[in-house]
Parts: sequence; structure tokens; C-alpha cells
Amino acid sequence: MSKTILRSNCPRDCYDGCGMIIEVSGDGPVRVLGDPDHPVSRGRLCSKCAVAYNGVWQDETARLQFPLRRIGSKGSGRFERVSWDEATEEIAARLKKIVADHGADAVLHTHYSGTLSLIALLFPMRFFHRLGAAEVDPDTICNAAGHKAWDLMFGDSNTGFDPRTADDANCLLLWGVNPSATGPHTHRYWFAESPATKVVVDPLRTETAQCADIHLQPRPGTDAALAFGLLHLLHRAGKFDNEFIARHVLGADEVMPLIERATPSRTAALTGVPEDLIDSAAQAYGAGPALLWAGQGLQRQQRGGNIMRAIGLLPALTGKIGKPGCGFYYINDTPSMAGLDMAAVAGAGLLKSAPQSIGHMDLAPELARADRFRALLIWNTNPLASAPNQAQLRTAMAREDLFTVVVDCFQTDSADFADFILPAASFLEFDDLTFSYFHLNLGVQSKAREPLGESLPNQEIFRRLAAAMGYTEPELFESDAELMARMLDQMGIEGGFDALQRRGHVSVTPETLQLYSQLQFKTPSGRIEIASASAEQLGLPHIPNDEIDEPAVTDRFRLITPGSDLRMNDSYANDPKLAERAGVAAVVLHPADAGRLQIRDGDRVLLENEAGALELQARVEALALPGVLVAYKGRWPKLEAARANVNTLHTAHAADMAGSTSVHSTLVRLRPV
Ligand SMILES: Nc1nc2c(c(=O)[nH]1)N[C@H]1C(S)=C(S)[C@@H](COP(=O)(O)OP(=O)(O)OC[C@H]3O[C@@H](n4cnc5c(=O)[nH]c(N)nc54)[C@H](O)[C@@H]3O)O[C@H]1N2
Ligand SMILES: Nc1nc2c(c(=O)[nH]1)N[C@H]1C(S)=C(S)[C@@H](COP(=O)(O)OP(=O)(O)OC[C@H]3O[C@@H](n4cnc5c(=O)[nH]c(N)nc54)[C@H](O)[C@@H]3O)O[C@H]1N2
Ligand code: SF4
Ligand SMILES: [Mo]
Repeated sequence: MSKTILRSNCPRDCYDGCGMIIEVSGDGPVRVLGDPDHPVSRGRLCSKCAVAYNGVWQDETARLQFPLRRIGSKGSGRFERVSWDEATEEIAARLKKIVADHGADAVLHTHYSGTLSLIALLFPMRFFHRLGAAEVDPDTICNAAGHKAWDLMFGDSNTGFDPRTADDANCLLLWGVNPSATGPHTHRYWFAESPATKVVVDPLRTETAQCADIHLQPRPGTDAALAFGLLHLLHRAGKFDNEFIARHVLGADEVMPLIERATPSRTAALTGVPEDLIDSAAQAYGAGPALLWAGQGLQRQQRGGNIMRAIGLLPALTGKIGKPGCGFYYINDTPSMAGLDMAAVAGAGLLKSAPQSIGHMDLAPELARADRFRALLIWNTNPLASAPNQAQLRTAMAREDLFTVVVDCFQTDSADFADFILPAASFLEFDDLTFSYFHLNLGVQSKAREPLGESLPNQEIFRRLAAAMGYTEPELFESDAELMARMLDQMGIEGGFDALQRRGHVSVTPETLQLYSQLQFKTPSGRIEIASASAEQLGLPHIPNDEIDEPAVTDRFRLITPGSDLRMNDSYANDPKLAERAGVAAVVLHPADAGRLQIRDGDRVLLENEAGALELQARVEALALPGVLVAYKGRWPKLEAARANVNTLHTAHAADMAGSTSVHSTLVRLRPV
């Protein structure tokens, strides 16, 4: 049979945004490979997608294929097949009654980044805007504290540096980010191949840390003190840019006393990082053009916002901004940088008033209340795996009077609690556009096969729901073709979809962008605001400070639960090959702690705190410092013997800014079983 080759791009929530080629022969399964012409991925997919895209994503027994209506008790996973018309009509009838009886904000929806392909990500928002539903503030599960901190300081946290400017950098400083797992091609090529001096700050000896010239391994939550320690040495070495500070920075003098007291010995005592390493890192960062990459993992701390402000002082006071090889990065909102009006794609005009919003840290208790939310719509996310307070959330979602609809490609734990499950088509089954939030690339997503069973792309599902609700606004029914044409036009991509499909991807600009070269900042003063009146108005400190988290007391461990190279958040847990590779759920503990507690590799141990308890297998390894435990996120509770994952231990304490998660500050007790 003849084979067609299509170019496409990976729409997962990942720094890389890899190019793919898809071999299509006939109507059935397709073969998904890396695109050799893609500059980031250079012909390879990561190990998880190479398996899962040719595995569970195309497995008819694993994928949801038909709309389903619950017949068992909530959580039992028993459903019957219904038609799309039955499903959408019944859902609409229930929602209309709830809106009539209790108001539109009795309907809550929660969504995140299950797919980042632009239409499937944004179009469903039109439905919720029209409805006036309450929303779970999406970023509070991931990166809201960091956004808030740098919005206050730099006026923008969605524009960083252009990674291509690394060619001009002397130093790459990666702080609380682990691309060896979370952006594997960026790790392997952009980072590992760079001739710049590489500095990594991470309490774990990750592969990225191992590949660095200098690895600073602080106690978790002490990063602000470490930043001030580096600033102390940079100042002493005459590396502050006083002219830059005078013109573009507000409040530098106010942090000087903190910088002066941050001597190497004090910093070493607070952070656990040896003085000579602090000195080497300061020299590397001070030596010339340098890039600072602040991870999303970094700010998932009880003081995550302050930490982000403190490390933002490095470029601000050394003036390493707006010049080749200089800059700071948290997220690049690449589509907006290319000119896309994201708010318009999301139908912001349909909103009659600002929707009610709650944070993820409050989801479980808010859903537990019978008098607040009567309906819950879940799409592009799997909260029963990813959200805090798992046990309480499960109990709340079992509420018979909480009308629940889940839109997903797979029957997740969350889906088991639905009254209706609506099957979503996968990225292999419809055309769309993709982007990378690190590299400034936009890509095509190509339909390579028909949707499995009766599954439909998110956007079509919400068109049908809008029709069933009796809505008539044309925006709710705009076709993919119309949307696509306008999006390509706004982003200046010439030749339309077909031309993009032939090329696979485009860069926002052919030449390296020098971001912030105008040295204009979207803060109230137009300068970098170290001292921030806006922060004060929010009840936050006027300036960043050097405070650290208390070291965990002897019987408590700090539990870090970062991304694994075998999972994409909570996706792929149901791929048999990846599940086999991941093995049983484990917790890594330091040999010194293991010795003290007489725990051996392979022993069963119990982790416990006020949110819950979880039994795991001990792995004894010097991955983290003593007192720090590591267990990877990304398991489906329903596939575990304990019917729970690490978020059973996630206590939902909010970080210091934006009500965001502080999951890497979780404290637990540990004992042998
Ligand atoms: N302990 C701990 N917990 C964490 C974190 C941590 O570091 N530690 N990290 C947090 C972070 S950063 C995040 S972003 C969250 C992520 O948590 P989730 O949003 O729950 O994780 P994803 O795996 O991205 O899940 C998205 C769901 O979307 C589905 N999906 C994929 N494509 C489509 C589609 O086209 N349409 C629809 N409708 N669904 C689709 C997938 O099948 C999957 O079930 O987890 C958070 N939870
Ligand atoms: N393979 C894979 N890739 C992914 C994901 C995945 O689950 N799997 N998730 C995607 C998503 S949604 C996101 S948000 C990104 C996140 O990707 P990253 O920004 O890399 O975030 P994490 O993996 O949570 O954590 C990064 C590092 O922060 C470190 N860290 C924890 N506490 C501290 C601290 O106190 N100080 C310092 N300096 N470091 C600390 C952790 O040890 C970890 O190595 O990755 C995306 N890519
Ligand atoms: S998840 Fe990331 S590394 Fe894996 S194929 Fe997709 S973009 Fe590439
Ligand atoms: Mo995330």
C-alpha cells in the first residue's frame, strides 16, 4: 500500500515542541516519528512520546470512543454508550436547570494543558464565556506564583529570551528547571552542546545538573538567600551596572542592605551550598553575557513568588538584559509574540462580566460544599491525578448532586466520577496549530487519520453543546477553517495552512530576536520594579527578601514530586510499555537517611502527613540531599495498588503569591512498613 508522509508537531505541555512526521497508509493506525528537519528535535521524539504515540494514543481499547452515561455509582467506572444527541441534550437540560435555579456561576469548569494545540486549547472557552460559568484559575496548579512575581517586577512574565541568543552567551544559568526530563531535546542540544559555562541550581542531582559545569545544590526553599549571596559577590566584583540601574531599575538601593549582609559564609549556612561553589557560580554569571532560565518547578514553593523576585535581581542589577546573550526567561507566549490575539480566539467578547474564579488549592473544599457548585465540567485536565488533597477531592466528586461532565481521550480517574463522558479526538485526528513556549516556533498539527470511534475534537464538542443550549452567537459556531485562516493571517504565516503543512514549522522571526532591547518594561513606572507599590497593594512585601524555609525538623522530610521522563504530567500512565518501564511507585531517599532509619533499597515505606498517607517502595540513592525525598508525579490512582498517587500527600497550602501551588514544599513523615 502506498504511504503518505505528513508533517506535524507535538502539542504536549513541554518546552520542546518537537516536529513529527507521520506515515499514513490506509485508514488505520499511523506511524509517528521525529521530523529530521526540525531544529529542536532533530529527527527524534522523546522516549515517552515515541512509545505512547504509537501505543496507547492509537489503542482502540484504551481510547474513549463514544459518549457515555453513568449507570453505576460515582467512581465505579460503569457507563453505558449513548448517542451524541442524547448526551448533549441531556447535559444541556441539566445545565439550563442549574443556571435557572442557582445562577450560571453554580457551574464550575476546570481545564489545563492536556493539549496545547491552539484551537482545541482556546475555542472551548467561548462556550464557558457565553455561559458565564465559574472557572478554576488554571495556572494555580502550575506556575501562577512565578507569573505574578515577574509581572510585578518586569511587567511581563510571558516574554523571556530567544533561545537562539545563547550563541552569544558566556553563561547559562538554569534555576529550578530540569529539561533532561521536561524538555529533553532542549537539554540534549540547546543546553548540553552549548560552549557557555553551565550553572544549574537544583536540590536534585538531575541529568541536567550532572551535565553542568557548576551544580549548586541548595536545601529546597532557600533560593532567595542563594540569589542574595550571588549578588553580594557580583557587587563586590564590580559587576553591577550602575548606569543601567539608574535608568531602568526602581528600588535598587532598598535591597542593598540585604545584599551587603549576604556574605558567602552566611549564604552557605542558610542554603547548604559550599562557599567555593557560590563563588564559582557568581564568577561564571558575572563574566559576560548570561542567560537566566527560571523553572516552573522552582516557584512551586511556599515562598515561590519571593524566590522568583529574588533571582530576578540578578539580570536587573547586572544589566544583563536586552543585549545579545543576555536575558531572563520563564515562559515565552510564542503565539502572542507572533501577533495572535489569543483573547479573541478564546471569545473574550462573549463575557458579560468577569467570571467567578477559585484557585486549585481550594478546589476540593469548594466542591465539598453542597451549596456552591452544582455542576462540574472537566476538560484537558485530570484533577483526580494532578490536584492537591486527593482524598478530599475524591469524596467531593462523589457527591450525587454534583452534575459532572468530563471531556478526555482516556477514561481517567476523573472520568470515572462523571455523569457523562465525552470522547475527545487526539492530535493525530484533526488539523490545528502548535507552538513551543521556549523556542520561538509555531507548528502545524496535521490530521493523519479519522477520529477513533465517534470521538470529536474539543472545539466540535463545545459547538454541539452550545447548539444544545440553544445559544445563537455566531462565534460559538465558527468553523476551524475560518479560525485557522484568521490565526495564520494574524501571525503572518504566508501561504495558508497547506504551505505551513509542507514546511512543518516556522520560527516567529528568521533572525534571533533581541527581546527587551528597547529597555521598556510594562510596569507602572516603565522600569524594572524591585520596589513595588503594586506588590504592597496586594499585601506582599515591598521588596524581595532573603527569607528561607525552615529546614524540615528531624522526623519530617521535604517531598519533591517533579516531572518524570516517562510521563507527561498524568498522561501515559496507561501506556503498558511506559508503565512497565516506570515500575512500581517509588520514593528516593538519601543513603544517610536510609541508614538512620534502617531502610534498605526495595523496602516498603509509608509517607504520611495531614492530607493523607501513601505506601511506596524505597529507592536508596544520593539523588537529593539528606532530608529530601523524591517521588515522580504522573501515576493514575486507579492503576495503583493504593488507588492513590503522590497528590494524596499534597496539602494544598498556597504559595506566597496568586494562590498558586507549593507542591514542592510538601512535608511528610516516613517510616518503614
Ligand atoms: N505532585 C505534583 N502534582 C502536580 C505537579 C507536580 O509537579 N507535582 N505539577 C502540576 C502541573 S505543573 C500541572 S501543569 C498539572 C497538570 O495536570 P493535568 O492537567 O491533570 O495533566 P495532564 O496529563 O496534562 O492531563 C491532561 C488530560 O488531558 C487529556 N487530553 C489530552 N489531549 C486532550 C484533548 O485534545 N482534549 C481533551 N479534552 N483532553 C485531552 C489527557 O488525556 C489527560 O487526561 O499537574 C500538577 N500536579
Ligand atoms: N517529561 C515531562 N515533561 C514535562 C512535564 C512532565 O510531567 N513530564 N510537565 C510539563 C509541565 S506541565 C511543566 S509546568 C514543566 C515543568 O518543568 P520544570 O520547570 O522543569 O519543573 P519540575 O520538573 O516540576 O521541577 C524542576 C526542578 O525544580 C527543582 N526544585 C524543586 N524544589 C526546588 C527548590 O526549592 N529550589 C530549586 N532551585 N529547585 C527546586 C526540582 O528538583 C526539579 O528538578 O514541564 C513540562 N514538561
Ligand atoms: S512531549 Fe516534548 S519532548 Fe516529547 S515529543 Fe512532545 S514536544 Fe517532544
Ligand atoms: Mo505545568
